[in-house]
Amino acid sequence: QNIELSYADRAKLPNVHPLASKLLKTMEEKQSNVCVSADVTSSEELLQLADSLGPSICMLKTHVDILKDYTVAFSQRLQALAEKHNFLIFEDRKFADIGNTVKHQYEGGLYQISSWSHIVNAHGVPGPGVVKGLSAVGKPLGRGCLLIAQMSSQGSLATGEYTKAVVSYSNHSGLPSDFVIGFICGSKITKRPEFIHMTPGVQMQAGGDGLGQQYSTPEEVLYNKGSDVIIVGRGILEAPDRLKAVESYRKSGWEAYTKRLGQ
Ligand code: S5P
Repeated sequence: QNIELSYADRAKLPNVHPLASKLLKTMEEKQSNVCVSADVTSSEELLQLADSLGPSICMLKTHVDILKDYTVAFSQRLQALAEKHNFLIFEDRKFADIGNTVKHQYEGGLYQISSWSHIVNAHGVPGPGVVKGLSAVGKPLGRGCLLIAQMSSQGSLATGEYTKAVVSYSNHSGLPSDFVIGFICGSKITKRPEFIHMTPGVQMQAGGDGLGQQYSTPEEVLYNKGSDVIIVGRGILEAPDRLKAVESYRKSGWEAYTKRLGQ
């Protein structure tokens, strides 16, 4: 039987990445393990979401390439809101190319993701070079990366041996990585408490969306599956009252976590 460490205990572990530590501390302080997936297409709406839901979340996830009106000013205002409400920004770019290409995609282009996003994610499909390339840009800036070890969608190929191989990219040295801070996954896939497990495909009722997405409940993900952070998009965005919805996810998420701790 493993002893469950609290988020606060894990934040203090000697080998924890500073960004993971900051996230764990924030989760404890705000009593929130909710990352809102701000999948909207207007930057004003995204900023308004960030400002209104900010106090209830530990992280805000973006897909900047679905915005119809991205500007540098938008990214600056988002960073200011992240400071104001104490949440981290996670650009869900899902890098999946050779090291040299992802380096450019992360740093350059229209979005200059590395300049404003605390966290990005990557597929393991190219092999460990994808992490090396991203880390060349992100590590000097103190950024962190989540590796996509499993996916929530029906028929996902990211299972079994693939998942294990992706987990191994994070700890070649035998120590937690100085850039990889955790995983996108459906359940706890490493025993190392320094790593953050983040799970998408979460709604209050299990089900799907007709396009392959599969939903589990906060209780299932955080208590039964042992993940750390729930990623919620439409469960909040399509609710009649988004603030009320984010608070209900925060409360059930926190209850499932404290139940796991045995409190
Ligand atoms: O396996 C995955 C990984 C990710 S990052 N499944 C996912 O759904 N996501 C993302 O999480 C997806 O791109 C979307 O932004 C969010 C889920 O949104 P929802 O509206 O279904 O909650």
